[in-house]
Amino acid sequence: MTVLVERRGAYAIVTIDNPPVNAVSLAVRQGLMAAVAQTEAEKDIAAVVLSCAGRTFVAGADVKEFDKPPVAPHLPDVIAAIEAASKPWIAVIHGTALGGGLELAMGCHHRVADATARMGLPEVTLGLIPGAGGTVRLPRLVDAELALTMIAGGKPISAQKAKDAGLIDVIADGDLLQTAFDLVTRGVACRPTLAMHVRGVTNDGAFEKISSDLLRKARGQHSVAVAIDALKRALIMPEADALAEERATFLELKTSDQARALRHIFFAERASLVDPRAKLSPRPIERIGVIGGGTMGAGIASLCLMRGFAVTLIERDMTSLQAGGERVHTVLEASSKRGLLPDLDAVLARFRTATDYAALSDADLVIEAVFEDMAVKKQVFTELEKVTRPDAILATNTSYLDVNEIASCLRDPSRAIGLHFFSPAHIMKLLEIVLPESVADDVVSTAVKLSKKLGKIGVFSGVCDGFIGNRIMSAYRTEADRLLIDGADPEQVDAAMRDYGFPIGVFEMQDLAGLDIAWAMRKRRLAEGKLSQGYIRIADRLCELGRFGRKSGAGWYDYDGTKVLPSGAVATIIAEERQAMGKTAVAFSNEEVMSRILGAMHLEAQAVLAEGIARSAQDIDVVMVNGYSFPRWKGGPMFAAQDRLS
Ligand code: T1G
Repeated sequence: MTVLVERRGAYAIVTIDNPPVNAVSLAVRQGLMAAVAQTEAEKDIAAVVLSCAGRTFVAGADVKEFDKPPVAPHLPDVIAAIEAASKPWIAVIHGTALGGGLELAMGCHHRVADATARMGLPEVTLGLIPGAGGTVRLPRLVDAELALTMIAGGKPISAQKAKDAGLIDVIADGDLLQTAFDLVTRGVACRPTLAMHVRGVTNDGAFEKISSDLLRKARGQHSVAVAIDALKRALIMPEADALAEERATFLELKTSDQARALRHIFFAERASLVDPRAKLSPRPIERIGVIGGGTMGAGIASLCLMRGFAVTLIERDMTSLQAGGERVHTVLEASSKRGLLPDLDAVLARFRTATDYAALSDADLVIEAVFEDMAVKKQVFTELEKVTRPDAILATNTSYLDVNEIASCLRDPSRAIGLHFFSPAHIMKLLEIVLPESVADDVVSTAVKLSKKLGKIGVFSGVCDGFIGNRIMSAYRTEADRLLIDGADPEQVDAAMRDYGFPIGVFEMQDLAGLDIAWAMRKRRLAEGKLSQGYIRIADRLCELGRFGRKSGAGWYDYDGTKVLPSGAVATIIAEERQAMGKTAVAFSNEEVMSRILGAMHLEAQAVLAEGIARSAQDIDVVMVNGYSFPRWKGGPMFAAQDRLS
């Protein structure tokens, strides 16, 4: 039974049981409609408690149904039936009440929540707006500014904040059901939310400020602006008209390209680590060693500490160790100041530093983040094998070196794996889990569990130069260089990418960091005779002039304080290289620039797929959205290409 009705004296308990997150599927809607009819028919029922089985209250409408036409009973009708009931309905919330789940709870007459519960309307993150009364009922329970933040920002709030705001009536300090019964005993009446007046907008300009902030962050995602307009309508229109407008807008958005793309990524991110090996029992991981206290090592160490692991940071000498330790403290203190670390001292108590590898004798996992050089990494792995337990996992954070070759230096290569973090490691969501041929199955299952505990979005990658993301990145960087030779300039290419939805363009991104590292990598590949035909030397010439980007005051652009200026020197270099390659400049539209960039990404992505480096097209989309800021509402290069090519 998806919806169960049981009697408890004069009360009825309606329980939704639709694992894993009690999503409101058709069966749930049908079950709830039947529950309303049943509890209305039984005259001796004084009140109804709406609860959920399992780990959470309703996490929303069933997103899996969104690509099909809606089937009655529709959620707004279910909610209206509850709201019109002749006896009070009390929602008891644990876990998360999200989207349609919170709308369902707002259709009830009262709401009780567990202290750790969270509630929100995240529809905008799926390219939608609430479609079952959220924009109409929420501003009747909380101030317009909070309603705006929740509806157009999409982020959930805590039970305490919800209680303070008027969304929740009682926070249970014990049994949720008993708290609801006590509430009824104290006497509660039916209290239709729609019958309440909307809370006004305070006149201090906060509503407009929040709106403009959210619109700026939305970049090219339409649902935020649509959500703001829907709320503004709900603040002034009669509720029935506002509900009708909301529903029509929701249904229209549901079939939009952006909503389809966001649903694609939503499910792709949850499928990326599904693998038979992931079901094996993982090796216990409590203490993690990190070799190298540079930016990456310190970021990885900080992340592991923040996520509850004990960490030993190793550096080659006291000076480097001191610097690495300070980087970790800086990250942790900043997180603590932002309220992300309730107990900084307890986190620091789990942090050790050493220069002697012997300190890793109790490590369950060691992650090396040393200089990107094969000989150095092999040396580190060889040393680690001597001092760590045989069952300790050895991971390399290399961003492109051959993980099979690194593993091969071990007597037992099955314990080696690649964990490619993205900088800053404690912020970027993506983790490429690079699988050498020799990796043990339970090392894979351990990496999957670690990825989830670190709050990462993990994607499996095969072994190649650059794995999934860097390979596609280097392809679109090369295409961008080709565009310069063909007549575009860095400003146009970057503007076209920003217009498409990237946060910054490919040349602006290179100026942030990495021009020198990429140059070193190209020189290595040149020495190995691996560089492709038609090699373009523009970036090399920038580096030869010491133009390493912002940190050197000049790169693809000139920097004058905070000003970013097109560079005459770079334009001259581009013109000279164009001439040297026998090319004549032609003009491009921004659409043509993006078509070339996306085409190059798609071509390389197809190769990555064909070589088995990525397991699926959607894995590639997950990598590019979460590791390289590909606009989320475009669904990723493979999804976007389908639309372009279809
Ligand atoms: N519909 C269908 N399946 C869902 C789902 C949903 N809303 N939410 C989660 N799942 C599946 C997910 O695919 C995965 O499946 C499993 O549940 C565990 O999810 C009408 C229109 C609740 C915080 O946007 O934020 O309501 O991979 O791995 O990390 O106005 O899931 O196991 O097969 O994420 O513990 C609004 C989306 C919908 C919430 C739990 N609601 N979900 O996180 O588990 S639109 C949302 C989440 C809507 C109304 C509108 C998270 C979670 P599988 P998980 P988790």
